[in-house]
Amino acid sequence: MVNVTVNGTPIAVPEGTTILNAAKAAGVEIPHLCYLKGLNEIGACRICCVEIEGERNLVPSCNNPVFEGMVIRTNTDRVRRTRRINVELILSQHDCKCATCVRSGNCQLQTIANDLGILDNIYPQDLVTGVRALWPKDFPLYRDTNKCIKCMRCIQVCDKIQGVNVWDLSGTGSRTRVDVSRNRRIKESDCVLCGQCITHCPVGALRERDDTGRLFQAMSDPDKVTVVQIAPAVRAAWGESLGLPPEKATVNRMAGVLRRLGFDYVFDTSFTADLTIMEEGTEFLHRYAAGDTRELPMFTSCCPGWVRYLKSHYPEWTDRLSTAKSPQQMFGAVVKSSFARRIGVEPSKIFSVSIMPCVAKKAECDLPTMSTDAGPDVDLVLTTREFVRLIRAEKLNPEDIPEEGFDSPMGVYSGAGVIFGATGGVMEAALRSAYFLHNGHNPKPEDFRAVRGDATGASGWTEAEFDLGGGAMVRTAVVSGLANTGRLLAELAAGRVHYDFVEVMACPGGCAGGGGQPIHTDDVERAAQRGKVLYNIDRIQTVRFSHENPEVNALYREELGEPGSEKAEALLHTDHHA
Ligand code: HC1
Ligand code: SF4
Repeated sequence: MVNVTVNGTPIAVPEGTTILNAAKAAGVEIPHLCYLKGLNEIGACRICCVEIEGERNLVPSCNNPVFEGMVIRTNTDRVRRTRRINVELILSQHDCKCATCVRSGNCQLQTIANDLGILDNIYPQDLVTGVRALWPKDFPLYRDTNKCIKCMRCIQVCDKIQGVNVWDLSGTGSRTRVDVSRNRRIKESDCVLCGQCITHCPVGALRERDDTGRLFQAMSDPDKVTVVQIAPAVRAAWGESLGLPPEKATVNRMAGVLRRLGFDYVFDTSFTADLTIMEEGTEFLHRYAAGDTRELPMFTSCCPGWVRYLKSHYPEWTDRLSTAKSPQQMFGAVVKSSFARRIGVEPSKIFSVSIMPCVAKKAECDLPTMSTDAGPDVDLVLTTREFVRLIRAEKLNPEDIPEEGFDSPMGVYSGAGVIFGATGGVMEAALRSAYFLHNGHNPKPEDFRAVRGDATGASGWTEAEFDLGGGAMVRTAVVSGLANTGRLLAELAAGRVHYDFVEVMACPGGCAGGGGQPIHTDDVERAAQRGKVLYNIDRIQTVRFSHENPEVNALYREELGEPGSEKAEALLHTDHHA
């Protein structure tokens, strides 16, 4: 242990502790802006500077460890003046139009400036002109150079967590700024649209394309029937930025809110998650029985960020993806076919919307393979954050809105369909049903819990092997975060690991930690917490197997025949080559 004093309070902390954390242990919060635990500890913003007795210069507290006898002061006149000047200098290169900023009220720079009582820009504003016009408006990710504070968190998360390396520093001196790496335009980069750089940005420099206007337009068109689906992981997070306690932020209250927003039909993507399992589970058993190593391991295909990653990094492995469309896209396909027939409406008159924890879903619905003559199967994707903005725009108070059921038939789901939103959930749901399809009887629902993300080992992924019955041993791997995924693919390519079935989710923790989820300005990691909410929903669900979803079974009986039938293939599968 190392003995230090913080503002006169003595404290002993383990060796290697940073000054920032030592102060925290002594009950002293040091303001900081660029610091991100374990990821960005570079002292770039200089907001966290403190005075150390015997040192001439102030030192950043986030990346300097304590030493024995260190005397730290965080509240001297010099520290206060320097912190204030550093914030003022950052503001001089920041477009301070808070009223039109998506992060207003949820911005670390705004909070620090307000906390320090900075009421004026004392340094002249030095902004780059014309940059907004250069960013492609149709790209699902939007970046505003003039909001960027050069904290470099986006660079770190895209490099270290996602291994995609989209961002880099360009220019020198006062003209240094963050931009797309290697002088590329964003559309030329490998950006997979995971949105992790958005959720790790402390200010409003990065956001998703705002599609709420298109929704209002469709809603005011009397010819359109509006249909909405809610992704599994949204239910675990939508209440966070509305201040709703978890017991109030239920998916059934979400259904009530969506009806008040004006949707004609409200459904649950978990229904088509169950449908996906029927198709993907059947496909896996076929590939496994055929034993063709060109098709194994089979990769899950529901995460569009992952699909984009695979196609740009290992295009030769595209055929290893399950051909099953994602639940979002299966939902769109069913809505504009069998559901349209059921309600007697032309598919082209249906406006199909999904609420997703994801930015990449905005691109998935635009793929040419996801459309018919009636237009795209899914017309519009809104992130959880955009959904929350709709609630705010309409001044709805969800606490006052009663819980309501979903419309039928696509509102019925199993627990297996809900856990899709957590890392390992797709694999667990698939194995539950693959076991049934292989043996004709159910396993215990918890038999495959070893694939849950909380078992991730040092390699960065979770391995497990199961006997599906009669000695059919299935080797599985579950991975989330694309840097981990890149390492797993490299091991596969080198022949050092062997799997039959691999689940990949681009975002750490799966969709629960998706790039479209609410953003928080504290350091708390929420993906695992949200994942637990989903596993708890599964635990208390009466139906826990996708193959027992009565409405999914009715769809096969009445329309599709068997999983993997010609009709099912045509409606619910794609080769991912678009
Ligand atoms: Fe996901 Fe999926 S789980 S991809 O993370 O397979 O976005 O929640 O909706 O499509 O079901 C996202 C979540 C989501 C699909 C499902
Ligand atoms: Fe990188 Fe994901 Fe951001 Fe694209 S969306 S720049 S891949 S972190």
